Amino acid sequence: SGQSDSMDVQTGPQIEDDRTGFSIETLRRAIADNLYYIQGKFPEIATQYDYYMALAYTVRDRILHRWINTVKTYREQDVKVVCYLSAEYLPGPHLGNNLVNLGIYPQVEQAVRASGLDLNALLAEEEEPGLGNGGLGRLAACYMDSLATLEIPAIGYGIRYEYGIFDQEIRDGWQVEITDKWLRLGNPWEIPRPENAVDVKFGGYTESYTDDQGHYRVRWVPHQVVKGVPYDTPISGYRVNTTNTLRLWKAEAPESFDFQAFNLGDYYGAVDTKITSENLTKVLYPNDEPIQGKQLRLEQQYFFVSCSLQNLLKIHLLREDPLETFADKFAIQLNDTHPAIGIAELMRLLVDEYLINWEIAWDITQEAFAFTNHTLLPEALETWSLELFGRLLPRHLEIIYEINQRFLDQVRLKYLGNTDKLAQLSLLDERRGKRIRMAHLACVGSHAINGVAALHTELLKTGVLRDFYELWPEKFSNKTNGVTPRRWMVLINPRLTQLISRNIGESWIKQLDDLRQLAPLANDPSFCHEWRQVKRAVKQDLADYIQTTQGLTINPDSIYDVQAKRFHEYKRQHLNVLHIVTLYNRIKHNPEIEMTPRTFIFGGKAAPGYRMAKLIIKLITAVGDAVNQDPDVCDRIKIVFMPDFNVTNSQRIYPAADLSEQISTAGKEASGTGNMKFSMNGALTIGTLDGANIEIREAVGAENFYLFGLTAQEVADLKASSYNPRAYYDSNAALREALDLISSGYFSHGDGSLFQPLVEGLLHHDPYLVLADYQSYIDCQDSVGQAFQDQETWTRTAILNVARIGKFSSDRAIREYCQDIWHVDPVHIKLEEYVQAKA
Ligand code: TH1
Repeated sequence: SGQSDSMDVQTGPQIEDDRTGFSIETLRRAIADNLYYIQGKFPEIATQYDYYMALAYTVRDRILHRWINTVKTYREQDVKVVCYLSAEYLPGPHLGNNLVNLGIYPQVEQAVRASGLDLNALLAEEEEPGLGNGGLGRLAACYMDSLATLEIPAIGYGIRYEYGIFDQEIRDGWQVEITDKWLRLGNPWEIPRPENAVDVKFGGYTESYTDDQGHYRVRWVPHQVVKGVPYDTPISGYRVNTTNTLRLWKAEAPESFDFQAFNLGDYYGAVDTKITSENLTKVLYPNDEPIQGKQLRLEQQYFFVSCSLQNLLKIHLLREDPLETFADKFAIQLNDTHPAIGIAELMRLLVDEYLINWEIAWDITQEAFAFTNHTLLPEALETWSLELFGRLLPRHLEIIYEINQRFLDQVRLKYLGNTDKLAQLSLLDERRGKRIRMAHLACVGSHAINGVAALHTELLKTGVLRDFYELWPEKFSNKTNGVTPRRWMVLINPRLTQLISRNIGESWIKQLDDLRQLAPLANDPSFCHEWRQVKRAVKQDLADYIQTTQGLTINPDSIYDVQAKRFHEYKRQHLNVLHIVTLYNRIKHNPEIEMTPRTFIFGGKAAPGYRMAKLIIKLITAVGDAVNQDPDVCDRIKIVFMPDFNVTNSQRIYPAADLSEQISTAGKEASGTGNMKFSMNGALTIGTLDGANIEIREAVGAENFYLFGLTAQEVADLKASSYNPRAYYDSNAALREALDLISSGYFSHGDGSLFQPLVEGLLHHDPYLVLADYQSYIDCQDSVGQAFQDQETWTRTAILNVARIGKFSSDRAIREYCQDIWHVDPVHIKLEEYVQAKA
């Protein structure tokens, strides 16, 4: 470059390496270089996307340097590694997060500006990897961020779905699903490692044989083999060198199989094998909680788990460690039961392939594995029919029988003659046509079992897992979920971040409890004023976005009342709608009525096959169409449905919310994590005593939380005493009027049948007690409306919420996992100079 580096004038002839340097000029030059040499473009024809790619590679180079040093250090120091097994990951866009974690956001902003571009525009070019459905996948991503930030050696293992969660469009008020071709334009964040591919067997049969030493052995003769190719993505920690690996597996046809078919002259057959193999990792199942027992789903689970465990054993043996020490070197966490087949697979690998005896193999397995349960919904508990399971994994079925027999022998000794206990604990459900209970396999094969919030863990101990708790109380613990403040505060809410850091410094970003120092400032009028200005500006941003994307005008001084999460009846978006219709009726009865203006904002996807959830989306948009156009009400009520709620879009929503809707039926939401993200950004919560809401309320203070509804115990009691929703309808005029208006066809162009399934369902079944909680919810919302009138007090409450939210950092959660379950310690990564300055 012609212009000399201004920094060189002061520091002498020192040139930063183009792949590692952080100076603005170096970054600018690196972007230009990558545009030329990676994208193969010159500025005159380069698109915004080309520049995004050039920048992404520029950032990746700086990460690679840290990544390689991390891997090297882990190898040399023989450290214990956390292996997180998860069928889902929702990391969100990588670029912005990596800029925050590397600490180069301002420099890159300027380097991009020096190139005549706008960083926000480039950030918007990134297609996010939607490799998960919702909370469970996002939790895995937050935990990967915290592991790296806390300098804990970790590998995340999962599936590289070619199609992630579908993109949602709204047409005529209905959800329409569009396939998510996220890899279409390439992915600069992953590195394929074809040299580390492994083979995974499926189907066939088993046979016994006697080995040279006269030992009885079993051999699995598969019907098919699929190759797993790892794709690695670096996960950087915040302001540390530690850069861990997210290793996702893609299914391919093994070369040997193609050749075999070729030799027989079956060219088309060979190509066909390739297509069937690649189908395995084609698409993510888009159901958030109930998973159907589909063969392809079991194939996906076994595929990624087998790849991952083979990979771990390879790493272990490369380190020349004896197999007996496997559990000293790896802690394997099962993210729900989706990877629970890993317990049988590790046993198979150790016993059949590495010829370890059963008892030793079982000790290693139990010591290595730990299990997190994420749901109490009965329809979400995974079971597989013996028929399907045995056809796909014949050897694993035998191993599960063996595990079960030995386990039940133990149970028999403890509960002499109690056959009920045996049936309740068995890995096999003998009713309903014999099924394998994956949660039971996970419990028996793990040394630790945890729920994801205090209430959830208690309900596990007294409910679905009570017999296991009675047997092994010491295995159980609670690990309340957390979220990373790097993405969910620093990245998405720079205004709030600056305000906070200007007042209490930056330590809170790594020690979220330090937000406590904000508490005294809640009484400082000028701080409160600035807080209000920040909130107002962020709300204006969202209003502008909604204006440009949907042509809808919303009032930034209204309450932004937000419910954004997957659509499910237990989450009760329809309870929210009943509140809106109730307000609407009030205005219609009394057009002059005083009412705090509200903007109701919804976001979320429904599983494509979940008809009621889709109908609730239609109800929201239908009520929105009526309300938003009605001159009598639209100054007080507006309804916005934000399509395609994903990580990217959620990042605009959380910072702008005033009120966070966490209104699930008590006892149904295991934890929730959106509740934490809203709170961290200064929203107040209206919620039930469910999941982590309970702990959020305890942390922020009952007086700073809008509580309503039945408790989990009251829900259980009411259901046991034959709940009659109709009685609530009969005795509550406002509720009756709201439901009648919906069923009259008022919101559906006179079509009274459209919402009948919903209304009838509520009147006659109402499994999630919407009608029972209606009045309590309305009363609570009325007090919210009142409270918002007093902006001073509202702001003070919001500040106290943020000041007391520290517990809900994923750093706290990961520290607990490290201490109580994984027994792993931090490993500091020093950077070794790679390239010397070239003078
Ligand atoms: C969610 C839970 O519903 C939510 O309450 C919790 O905060 C989150 O996990 C993280 O712990 C779950 N997602 C899934 C997805 C599938 C199956 C079960 C659950 S539970 C596919």
